[in-house]
Amino acid sequence: MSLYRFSQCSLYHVSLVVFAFVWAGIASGQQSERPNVLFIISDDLNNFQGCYGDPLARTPNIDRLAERGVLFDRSYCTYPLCGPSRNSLLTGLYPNSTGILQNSQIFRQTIPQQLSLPQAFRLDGYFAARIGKLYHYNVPKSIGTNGHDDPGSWELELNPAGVDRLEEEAEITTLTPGQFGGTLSWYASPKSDEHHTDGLLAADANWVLQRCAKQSRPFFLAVGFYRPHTPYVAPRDPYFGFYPKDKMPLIQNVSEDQKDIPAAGLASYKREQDKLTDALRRECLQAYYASISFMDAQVGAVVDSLDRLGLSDNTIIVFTSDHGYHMGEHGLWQKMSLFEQSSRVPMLIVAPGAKANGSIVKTPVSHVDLFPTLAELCQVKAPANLQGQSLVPMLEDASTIGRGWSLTQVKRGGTRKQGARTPSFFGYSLRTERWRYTEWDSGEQGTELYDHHADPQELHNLASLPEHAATLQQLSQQLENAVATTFPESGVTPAVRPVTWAPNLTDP
Ligand SMILES: [Ca+2]
Repeated sequence: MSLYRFSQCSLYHVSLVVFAFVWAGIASGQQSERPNVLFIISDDLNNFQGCYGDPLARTPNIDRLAERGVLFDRSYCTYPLCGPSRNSLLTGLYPNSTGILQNSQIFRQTIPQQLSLPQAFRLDGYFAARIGKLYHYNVPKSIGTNGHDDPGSWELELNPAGVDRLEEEAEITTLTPGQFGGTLSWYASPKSDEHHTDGLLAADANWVLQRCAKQSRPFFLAVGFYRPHTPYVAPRDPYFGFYPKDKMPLIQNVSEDQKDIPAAGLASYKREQDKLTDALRRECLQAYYASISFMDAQVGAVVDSLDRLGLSDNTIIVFTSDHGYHMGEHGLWQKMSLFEQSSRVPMLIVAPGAKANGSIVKTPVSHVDLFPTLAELCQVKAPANLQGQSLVPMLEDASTIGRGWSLTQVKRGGTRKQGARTPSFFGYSLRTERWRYTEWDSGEQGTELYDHHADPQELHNLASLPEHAATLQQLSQQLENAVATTFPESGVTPAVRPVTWAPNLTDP
Protein backbone atom coordinates (compact mmCIF):
# COMPACT_ATOMS: atom_id res chain seq x y z
CA MET A 1 0.00 0.00 0.00
CA SER A 2 1.44 3.39 -1.01
CA LEU A 3 1.51 6.26 1.42
CA TYR A 4 -0.99 8.04 -0.77
CA ARG A 5 -3.42 5.22 -0.75
CA PHE A 6 -3.03 4.70 3.02
CA SER A 7 -3.87 8.33 3.61
CA GLN A 8 -7.07 7.73 1.67
CA CYS A 9 -8.16 5.07 4.12
CA SER A 10 -11.12 6.19 6.11
CA LEU A 11 -11.21 5.98 9.90
CA TYR A 12 -13.94 3.42 9.39
CA HIS A 13 -11.58 1.05 7.57
CA VAL A 14 -8.82 1.46 10.19
CA SER A 15 -11.37 0.73 12.89
CA LEU A 16 -12.41 -2.43 11.11
CA VAL A 17 -8.82 -3.61 11.00
CA VAL A 18 -8.32 -2.84 14.73
CA PHE A 19 -11.57 -4.58 15.58
CA ALA A 20 -10.48 -7.64 13.63
CA PHE A 21 -7.22 -7.82 15.62
CA VAL A 22 -8.94 -7.40 18.97
CA TRP A 23 -11.56 -9.95 18.08
CA ALA A 24 -8.88 -12.44 17.00
CA GLY A 25 -7.18 -11.79 20.32
CA ILE A 26 -10.31 -12.55 22.30
CA ALA A 27 -11.00 -15.64 20.23
CA SER A 28 -7.53 -16.99 21.04
CA GLY A 29 -7.79 -16.10 24.71
CA GLN A 30 -5.75 -12.91 24.17
CA GLN A 31 -2.84 -14.70 25.75
CA SER A 32 -0.13 -12.39 24.50
CA GLU A 33 -1.71 -9.59 26.56
CA ARG A 34 -1.43 -11.50 29.80
CA PRO A 35 1.66 -10.99 31.96
CA ASN A 36 4.37 -13.62 32.25
CA VAL A 37 5.46 -15.07 35.58
CA LEU A 38 9.04 -15.64 36.70
CA PHE A 39 8.72 -17.70 39.88
CA ILE A 40 11.99 -18.06 41.80
CA ILE A 41 12.22 -20.24 44.90
CA SER A 42 15.29 -20.87 47.03
CA ASP A 43 15.76 -23.91 49.28
CA ASP A 44 16.08 -23.67 53.08
CA LEU A 45 16.54 -19.91 52.91
CA ASN A 46 15.62 -17.89 55.98
CA ASN A 47 15.44 -14.09 56.15
CA PHE A 48 19.20 -13.52 56.03
CA GLN A 49 18.95 -10.80 53.38
CA GLY A 50 19.85 -7.13 53.43
CA CYS A 51 16.29 -6.15 52.48
CA TYR A 52 15.01 -8.00 55.58
CA GLY A 53 17.43 -6.11 57.81
CA ASP A 54 20.16 -8.71 58.20
CA PRO A 55 23.35 -6.83 59.09
CA LEU A 56 25.78 -9.33 57.53
CA ALA A 57 24.11 -10.70 54.40
CA ARG A 58 25.37 -9.55 51.02
CA THR A 59 22.31 -9.99 48.83
CA PRO A 60 22.34 -7.07 46.37
CA ASN A 61 20.18 -8.82 43.78
CA ILE A 62 17.37 -9.93 46.10
CA ASP A 63 17.52 -6.44 47.65
CA ARG A 64 17.13 -4.97 44.15
CA LEU A 65 13.96 -7.02 43.63
CA ALA A 66 12.63 -5.73 46.97
CA GLU A 67 13.12 -2.16 45.75
CA ARG A 68 11.30 -2.92 42.50
CA GLY A 69 8.34 -4.66 44.07
CA VAL A 70 6.52 -5.31 47.34
CA LEU A 71 8.31 -6.91 50.28
CA PHE A 72 6.11 -9.06 52.53
CA ASP A 73 7.79 -8.67 55.91
CA ARG A 74 5.82 -11.35 57.73
CA SER A 75 5.34 -14.17 55.28
CA TYR A 76 5.19 -17.78 56.53
CA CYS A 77 5.30 -21.28 55.15
CA THR A 78 2.46 -23.62 56.13
CA TYR A 79 4.88 -26.37 57.23
CA PRO A 80 8.64 -25.93 57.86
CA LEU A 81 9.84 -28.86 55.73
CA CYS A 82 10.51 -29.01 51.96
CA GLY A 83 7.96 -31.56 50.75
CA PRO A 84 4.88 -30.53 52.78
CA SER A 85 5.64 -26.83 52.24
CA ARG A 86 6.16 -27.08 48.49
CA ASN A 87 3.08 -29.27 47.94
CA SER A 88 1.07 -26.73 49.91
CA LEU A 89 2.42 -23.69 48.09
CA LEU A 90 2.01 -25.27 44.66
CA THR A 91 -1.56 -26.46 45.27
CA GLY A 92 -2.75 -23.45 47.29
CA LEU A 93 -3.96 -25.83 50.02
CA TYR A 94 -2.83 -26.39 53.60
CA PRO A 95 -1.09 -29.68 54.48
CA ASN A 96 -4.33 -30.86 56.16
CA SER A 97 -5.88 -30.78 52.68
CA THR A 98 -2.96 -32.01 50.58
CA GLY A 99 -2.35 -34.86 53.03
CA ILE A 100 1.39 -34.38 52.48
CA LEU A 101 3.14 -34.23 55.85
CA GLN A 102 6.57 -35.55 54.95
CA ASN A 103 9.14 -35.47 52.17
CA SER A 104 9.21 -37.90 49.26
CA GLN A 105 5.46 -37.68 48.75
CA ILE A 106 3.44 -35.66 46.30
CA PHE A 107 -0.16 -34.52 46.16
CA ARG A 108 -0.88 -36.81 43.17
CA GLN A 109 -0.90 -39.62 45.75
CA THR A 110 -3.60 -37.94 47.82
CA ILE A 111 -5.60 -35.48 45.70
CA PRO A 112 -4.62 -36.42 42.13
CA GLN A 113 -7.31 -34.30 40.47
CA GLN A 114 -6.17 -31.04 42.08
CA LEU A 115 -4.67 -28.53 39.62
CA SER A 116 -1.28 -27.24 40.68
CA LEU A 117 -0.35 -23.57 40.27
CA PRO A 118 1.82 -24.07 37.17
CA GLN A 119 -0.64 -26.63 35.79
CA ALA A 120 -3.52 -24.13 36.03
CA PHE A 121 -1.40 -21.68 34.01
CA ARG A 122 -0.44 -24.37 31.50
CA LEU A 123 -4.02 -25.49 30.94
CA ASP A 124 -5.01 -21.84 30.46
CA GLY A 125 -2.58 -21.35 27.59
CA TYR A 126 0.70 -20.50 29.30
CA PHE A 127 4.02 -22.12 28.49
CA ALA A 128 4.95 -23.62 31.88
CA ALA A 129 8.59 -24.58 32.43
CA ARG A 130 10.59 -25.74 35.41
CA ILE A 131 14.32 -25.50 35.99
CA GLY A 132 15.65 -27.16 39.17
CA LYS A 133 13.79 -27.88 42.41
CA LEU A 134 10.12 -26.93 42.65
CA TYR A 135 8.54 -29.90 44.39
CA HIS A 136 10.62 -31.98 46.76
CA TYR A 137 14.06 -33.29 45.82
CA ASN A 138 16.55 -35.10 47.98
CA VAL A 139 19.52 -32.77 48.08
CA PRO A 140 22.12 -33.44 46.85
CA LYS A 141 21.35 -37.00 45.62
CA SER A 142 18.40 -36.06 43.36
CA ILE A 143 20.07 -33.07 41.72
CA GLY A 144 20.17 -33.71 37.98
CA THR A 145 16.96 -35.80 38.06
CA ASN A 146 13.23 -35.05 38.24
CA GLY A 147 13.30 -35.77 42.00
CA HIS A 148 9.78 -35.96 43.39
CA ASP A 149 8.52 -33.41 40.93
CA ASP A 150 5.11 -33.46 39.24
CA PRO A 151 5.27 -34.04 35.48
CA GLY A 152 1.70 -32.78 35.00
CA SER A 153 2.71 -29.30 36.07
CA TRP A 154 5.11 -28.52 33.24
CA GLU A 155 5.75 -28.58 29.52
CA LEU A 156 9.52 -28.34 29.89
CA GLU A 157 11.71 -29.60 32.74
CA LEU A 158 15.46 -29.02 32.97
CA ASN A 159 17.63 -30.72 35.59
CA PRO A 160 21.24 -29.61 35.31
CA ALA A 161 23.85 -30.91 37.77
CA GLY A 162 27.11 -29.18 38.60
CA VAL A 163 30.36 -29.98 40.36
CA ASP A 164 28.63 -29.69 43.74
CA ARG A 165 26.70 -32.87 42.81
CA LEU A 166 29.07 -34.67 40.50
CA GLU A 167 32.62 -34.06 41.70
CA GLU A 168 33.01 -32.55 45.12
CA GLU A 169 31.20 -34.89 47.51
CA ALA A 170 34.43 -36.33 48.94
CA GLU A 171 35.64 -32.84 49.88
CA ILE A 172 32.60 -31.91 51.96
CA THR A 173 32.90 -31.50 55.75
CA THR A 174 29.91 -33.13 57.47
CA LEU A 175 28.75 -33.80 61.03
CA THR A 176 27.72 -37.33 60.08
CA PRO A 177 30.11 -39.10 57.67
CA GLY A 178 28.57 -39.99 54.32
CA GLN A 179 25.54 -37.75 54.85
CA PHE A 180 25.06 -34.30 53.37
CA GLY A 181 21.42 -33.41 52.76
CA GLY A 182 19.95 -33.84 56.25
CA THR A 183 22.97 -32.90 58.27
CA LEU A 184 25.14 -29.83 58.68
CA SER A 185 27.77 -30.04 55.94
CA TRP A 186 29.76 -27.50 53.95
CA TYR A 187 32.56 -26.89 51.46
CA ALA A 188 34.28 -23.85 49.96
CA SER A 189 34.65 -24.90 46.34
CA PRO A 190 37.55 -23.71 44.18
CA LYS A 191 35.25 -23.88 41.12
CA SER A 192 33.51 -20.72 39.89
CA ASP A 193 29.76 -20.01 39.62
CA GLU A 194 29.17 -21.46 36.16
CA HIS A 195 30.37 -24.93 37.26
CA HIS A 196 27.82 -25.19 40.11
CA THR A 197 24.25 -26.42 39.78
CA ASP A 198 22.67 -23.07 40.64
CA GLY A 199 24.96 -21.34 38.11
CA LEU A 200 23.80 -23.84 35.47
CA LEU A 201 20.17 -23.19 36.47
CA ALA A 202 20.66 -19.48 35.82
CA ALA A 203 22.24 -20.22 32.42
CA ASP A 204 19.32 -22.51 31.54
CA ALA A 205 16.87 -19.82 32.61
CA ASN A 206 18.60 -17.39 30.26
CA TRP A 207 18.27 -19.94 27.44
CA VAL A 208 14.57 -20.51 28.12
CA LEU A 209 13.85 -16.78 28.43
CA GLN A 210 15.51 -16.12 25.06
CA ARG A 211 13.09 -18.55 23.47
CA CYS A 212 10.13 -17.20 25.45
CA ALA A 213 10.94 -13.70 24.16
CA LYS A 214 10.39 -14.92 20.60
CA GLN A 215 7.01 -16.56 21.15
CA SER A 216 3.63 -14.92 21.58
CA ARG A 217 2.45 -17.28 24.33
CA PRO A 218 2.86 -15.95 27.86
CA PHE A 219 5.12 -18.02 30.10
CA PHE A 220 5.25 -19.30 33.67
CA LEU A 221 8.94 -20.00 34.28
CA ALA A 222 9.78 -21.53 37.65
CA VAL A 223 13.41 -21.56 38.75
CA GLY A 224 14.19 -23.55 41.90
CA PHE A 225 17.67 -22.91 43.29
CA TYR A 226 19.26 -25.55 45.56
CA ARG A 227 21.29 -23.26 47.76
CA PRO A 228 21.58 -22.53 50.62
CA HIS A 229 20.32 -26.09 51.41
CA THR A 230 22.97 -28.40 52.89
CA PRO A 231 25.59 -29.22 51.87
CA TYR A 232 26.47 -25.51 51.89
CA VAL A 233 28.68 -25.80 48.80
CA ALA A 234 29.44 -22.56 47.01
CA PRO A 235 32.37 -21.01 45.16
CA ARG A 236 35.02 -19.98 47.68
CA ASP A 237 35.75 -16.86 45.66
CA PRO A 238 34.28 -14.43 46.24
CA TYR A 239 31.46 -15.66 48.47
CA PHE A 240 33.27 -17.23 51.45
CA GLY A 241 35.53 -14.19 51.51
CA PHE A 242 32.52 -11.94 52.24
CA TYR A 243 32.13 -13.59 55.65
CA PRO A 244 35.35 -13.93 57.70
CA LYS A 245 34.95 -16.86 60.08
CA ASP A 246 36.03 -14.92 63.16
CA LYS A 247 33.32 -12.32 62.48
CA MET A 248 30.48 -14.85 62.52
CA PRO A 249 28.22 -14.16 65.53
CA LEU A 250 27.21 -16.96 67.89
CA ILE A 251 23.92 -17.16 69.75
CA GLN A 252 24.34 -16.59 73.49
CA ASN A 253 22.35 -17.61 76.60
CA VAL A 254 20.69 -20.58 74.95
CA SER A 255 20.07 -22.61 78.12
CA GLU A 256 18.41 -19.62 79.81
CA ASP A 257 16.24 -19.04 76.72
CA GLN A 258 15.16 -22.70 76.57
CA LYS A 259 13.78 -22.81 80.12
CA ASP A 260 10.28 -21.59 79.17
CA ILE A 261 9.98 -23.49 75.88
CA PRO A 262 7.88 -26.72 75.86
CA ALA A 263 9.80 -29.86 74.88
CA ALA A 264 7.85 -30.14 71.62
CA GLY A 265 9.04 -26.66 70.67
CA LEU A 266 12.65 -27.86 70.81
CA ALA A 267 12.10 -31.37 69.40
CA SER A 268 13.69 -30.56 66.03
CA TYR A 269 17.09 -30.70 67.73
CA LYS A 270 19.25 -33.54 66.41
CA ARG A 271 21.70 -35.34 68.66
CA GLU A 272 24.49 -35.08 66.08
CA GLN A 273 24.43 -31.34 66.71
CA ASP A 274 26.09 -32.05 70.08
CA LYS A 275 29.26 -32.31 67.99
CA LEU A 276 29.16 -28.61 67.20
CA THR A 277 31.95 -26.54 68.71
CA ASP A 278 32.02 -22.76 68.47
CA ALA A 279 34.61 -23.06 65.70
CA LEU A 280 32.32 -25.42 63.73
CA ARG A 281 29.33 -23.15 64.36
CA ARG A 282 31.26 -20.27 62.82
CA GLU A 283 32.23 -22.42 59.83
CA CYS A 284 28.57 -23.38 59.30
CA LEU A 285 27.46 -19.79 59.48
CA GLN A 286 30.13 -18.65 57.05
CA ALA A 287 29.21 -21.38 54.55
CA TYR A 288 25.45 -20.77 54.89
CA TYR A 289 25.90 -17.04 54.27
CA ALA A 290 28.31 -17.73 51.38
CA SER A 291 25.72 -20.07 49.82
CA ILE A 292 23.08 -17.36 50.13
CA SER A 293 25.29 -14.79 48.40
CA PHE A 294 26.11 -17.29 45.64
CA MET A 295 22.40 -18.04 45.12
CA ASP A 296 21.67 -14.29 45.19
CA ALA A 297 24.14 -13.77 42.33
CA GLN A 298 22.26 -16.39 40.28
CA VAL A 299 18.95 -14.61 41.00
CA GLY A 300 20.65 -11.48 39.66
CA ALA A 301 21.73 -13.28 36.49
CA VAL A 302 18.16 -14.48 35.79
CA VAL A 303 16.62 -11.06 36.42
CA ASP A 304 19.32 -9.46 34.24
CA SER A 305 18.32 -11.83 31.42
CA LEU A 306 14.70 -10.80 31.83
CA ASP A 307 15.65 -7.11 31.71
CA ARG A 308 18.03 -7.50 28.77
CA LEU A 309 15.38 -9.32 26.72
CA GLY A 310 12.87 -6.54 27.31
CA LEU A 311 10.48 -8.84 29.19
CA SER A 312 10.41 -7.04 32.56
CA ASP A 313 7.56 -4.66 31.77
CA ASN A 314 5.19 -7.56 31.31
CA THR A 315 6.56 -10.13 33.74
CA ILE A 316 5.56 -10.66 37.38
CA ILE A 317 8.52 -11.79 39.47
CA VAL A 318 8.03 -13.79 42.67
CA PHE A 319 10.91 -14.62 45.00
CA THR A 320 10.48 -16.84 48.06
CA SER A 321 11.87 -19.87 49.90
CA ASP A 322 10.18 -23.11 50.92
CA HIS A 323 10.70 -22.43 54.66
CA GLY A 324 13.11 -20.71 57.01
CA TYR A 325 16.18 -22.02 58.80
CA HIS A 326 17.82 -21.94 62.23
CA MET A 327 21.48 -21.14 62.70
CA GLY A 328 21.63 -21.76 66.44
CA GLU A 329 18.74 -19.59 67.66
CA HIS A 330 17.05 -21.20 70.72
CA GLY A 331 19.76 -23.88 70.41
CA LEU A 332 18.25 -25.13 67.13
CA TRP A 333 19.70 -25.73 63.67
CA GLN A 334 18.00 -26.25 60.30
CA LYS A 335 14.18 -26.50 60.06
CA MET A 336 11.08 -28.21 61.52
CA SER A 337 10.47 -25.69 64.31
CA LEU A 338 7.65 -23.16 64.64
CA PHE A 339 9.96 -20.32 65.67
CA GLU A 340 10.32 -17.31 63.38
CA GLN A 341 13.67 -18.46 61.99
CA SER A 342 12.23 -21.75 60.70
CA SER A 343 8.69 -20.72 59.71
CA ARG A 344 9.19 -17.24 58.27
CA VAL A 345 10.21 -16.89 54.63
CA PRO A 346 11.31 -14.09 52.35
CA MET A 347 8.55 -13.16 49.92
CA LEU A 348 8.85 -10.49 47.24
CA ILE A 349 6.37 -9.81 44.46
CA VAL A 350 7.27 -7.50 41.59
CA ALA A 351 4.09 -6.83 39.62
CA PRO A 352 4.86 -4.19 36.97
CA GLY A 353 2.82 -1.05 37.60
CA ALA A 354 1.50 -2.11 41.03
CA LYS A 355 0.88 0.98 43.15
CA ALA A 356 2.58 -0.37 46.28
CA ASN A 357 5.86 -1.24 44.52
CA GLY A 358 8.76 -0.15 46.72
CA SER A 359 6.68 -0.66 49.89
CA ILE A 360 6.71 -3.12 52.77
CA VAL A 361 3.60 -5.09 53.74
CA LYS A 362 3.50 -5.80 57.49
CA THR A 363 0.35 -7.90 57.81
CA PRO A 364 0.98 -11.68 58.18
CA VAL A 365 0.60 -13.60 54.92
CA SER A 366 1.12 -17.21 53.85
CA HIS A 367 2.53 -19.30 51.02
CA VAL A 368 -1.02 -20.46 50.28
CA ASP A 369 -1.78 -16.89 49.22
CA LEU A 370 0.52 -17.05 46.19
CA PHE A 371 -1.73 -19.23 43.97
CA PRO A 372 -4.82 -16.97 44.20
CA THR A 373 -2.62 -13.89 43.84
CA LEU A 374 -0.92 -14.99 40.63
CA ALA A 375 -4.17 -16.36 39.20
CA GLU A 376 -5.85 -12.99 39.75
CA LEU A 377 -2.93 -10.98 38.34
CA CYS A 378 -2.86 -13.13 35.19
CA GLN A 379 -6.61 -13.79 34.89
CA VAL A 380 -5.95 -17.51 34.99
CA LYS A 381 -8.78 -19.82 35.98
CA ALA A 382 -7.96 -21.20 39.42
CA PRO A 383 -9.55 -24.13 41.28
CA ALA A 384 -12.51 -23.08 43.44
CA ASN A 385 -11.16 -24.79 46.56
CA LEU A 386 -8.01 -22.67 47.08
CA GLN A 387 -7.58 -21.84 50.77
CA GLY A 388 -5.47 -18.69 50.63
CA GLN A 389 -6.32 -15.05 49.99
CA SER A 390 -5.30 -12.93 47.01
CA LEU A 391 -2.55 -10.45 47.89
CA VAL A 392 -3.48 -8.15 45.01
CA PRO A 393 -5.09 -5.59 47.40
CA MET A 394 -1.73 -5.38 49.25
CA LEU A 395 0.10 -4.85 45.95
CA GLU A 396 -2.14 -1.83 45.44
CA ASP A 397 -2.08 -0.53 49.04
CA ALA A 398 0.57 -1.88 51.38
CA SER A 399 -1.49 -1.01 54.48
CA THR A 400 -4.25 -3.49 53.54
CA ILE A 401 -4.76 -5.95 56.42
CA GLY A 402 -6.44 -8.78 54.51
CA ARG A 403 -6.98 -11.99 56.52
CA GLY A 404 -4.71 -10.61 59.25
CA TRP A 405 -3.19 -13.92 60.36
CA SER A 406 -0.99 -16.72 59.14
CA LEU A 407 -0.93 -20.38 60.22
CA THR A 408 1.99 -22.82 60.34
CA GLN A 409 1.87 -26.39 61.58
CA VAL A 410 4.37 -29.17 62.26
CA LYS A 411 4.08 -32.79 63.33
CA ARG A 412 5.78 -34.26 66.38
CA GLY A 413 6.14 -37.81 67.63
CA GLY A 414 5.39 -40.82 65.46
CA THR A 415 8.97 -42.04 65.78
CA ARG A 416 9.85 -45.67 66.33
CA LYS A 417 10.98 -46.48 69.85
CA GLN A 418 11.68 -50.06 70.97
CA GLY A 419 9.61 -51.41 68.11
CA ALA A 420 6.52 -49.25 68.72
CA ARG A 421 5.60 -45.86 67.35
CA THR A 422 5.26 -42.97 69.77
CA PRO A 423 1.95 -41.10 69.49
CA SER A 424 2.04 -38.24 66.98
CA PHE A 425 0.48 -34.80 67.37
CA PHE A 426 0.57 -31.39 65.74
CA GLY A 427 1.81 -28.05 66.86
CA TYR A 428 -0.01 -25.08 65.33
CA SER A 429 1.26 -21.51 65.39
CA LEU A 430 -1.01 -18.57 64.67
CA ARG A 431 0.64 -15.27 63.85
CA THR A 432 -1.37 -12.09 64.13
CA GLU A 433 -0.18 -8.51 63.73
CA ARG A 434 1.26 -8.63 67.27
CA TRP A 435 1.34 -12.18 68.61
CA ARG A 436 2.63 -15.66 67.90
CA TYR A 437 0.44 -18.15 69.73
CA THR A 438 1.20 -21.89 69.64
CA GLU A 439 -0.60 -24.98 70.88
CA TRP A 440 1.16 -28.33 70.94
CA ASP A 441 -1.37 -31.18 70.81
CA SER A 442 -4.23 -28.73 71.46
CA GLY A 443 -2.28 -27.41 74.45
CA GLU A 444 -1.76 -30.84 76.06
CA GLN A 445 1.96 -30.69 75.25
CA GLY A 446 2.39 -27.01 75.97
CA THR A 447 1.53 -23.52 74.75
CA GLU A 448 3.66 -20.57 73.72
CA LEU A 449 2.83 -16.87 73.46
CA TYR A 450 5.28 -14.30 72.14
CA ASP A 451 4.73 -10.57 71.83
CA HIS A 452 6.41 -9.62 68.55
CA HIS A 453 6.11 -5.91 69.34
CA ALA A 454 8.25 -6.25 72.46
CA ASP A 455 10.10 -9.50 71.76
CA PRO A 456 10.66 -10.17 68.04
CA GLN A 457 13.30 -12.80 68.87
CA GLU A 458 10.73 -14.82 70.85
CA LEU A 459 12.85 -15.12 73.98
CA HIS A 460 10.04 -14.77 76.54
CA ASN A 461 7.15 -17.23 76.51
CA LEU A 462 4.24 -15.33 78.09
CA ALA A 463 1.71 -18.18 77.95
CA SER A 464 1.71 -18.91 81.68
CA LEU A 465 1.46 -15.30 82.87
CA PRO A 466 -1.96 -14.42 84.39
CA GLU A 467 -1.95 -10.92 82.87
CA HIS A 468 -2.09 -12.49 79.40
CA ALA A 469 -4.86 -14.99 80.18
CA ALA A 470 -7.53 -13.07 78.26
CA THR A 471 -5.26 -12.63 75.23
CA LEU A 472 -4.44 -16.33 75.36
CA GLN A 473 -8.08 -17.32 75.45
CA GLN A 474 -8.94 -15.07 72.52
CA LEU A 475 -5.99 -16.35 70.46
CA SER A 476 -6.84 -19.95 71.30
CA GLN A 477 -10.30 -19.46 69.81
CA GLN A 478 -8.82 -17.68 66.78
CA LEU A 479 -6.37 -20.56 66.32
CA GLU A 480 -9.16 -23.10 66.42
CA ASN A 481 -11.11 -21.15 63.80
CA ALA A 482 -8.00 -20.84 61.62
CA VAL A 483 -7.21 -24.56 61.81
CA ALA A 484 -10.79 -25.32 60.72
CA THR A 485 -10.11 -23.51 57.41
CA THR A 486 -7.20 -25.85 56.57
CA PHE A 487 -9.23 -29.00 55.98
CA PRO A 488 -11.04 -29.98 52.79
CA GLU A 489 -14.80 -29.61 52.85
CA SER A 490 -15.13 -33.23 53.98
CA GLY A 491 -13.03 -32.36 57.03
CA VAL A 492 -11.00 -35.53 56.49
CA THR A 493 -7.29 -35.29 55.77
CA PRO A 494 -6.54 -37.21 52.54
CA ALA A 495 -4.58 -40.43 53.07
CA VAL A 496 -1.36 -40.98 51.15
CA ARG A 497 -1.62 -43.66 48.46
CA PRO A 498 1.26 -45.30 46.57
CA VAL A 499 2.30 -43.57 43.35
CA THR A 500 0.15 -44.93 40.55
CA TRP A 501 0.46 -42.29 37.85
CA ALA A 502 2.59 -42.50 34.76
CA PRO A 503 4.61 -39.49 33.60
CA ASN A 504 2.64 -37.08 31.41
CA LEU A 505 -0.68 -38.70 32.29
CA THR A 506 -1.45 -36.64 35.32
CA ASP A 507 -3.92 -34.14 33.88
CA PRO A 508 -7.47 -34.71 35.05
CA1 LIG B 1 13.82 -26.92 51.92
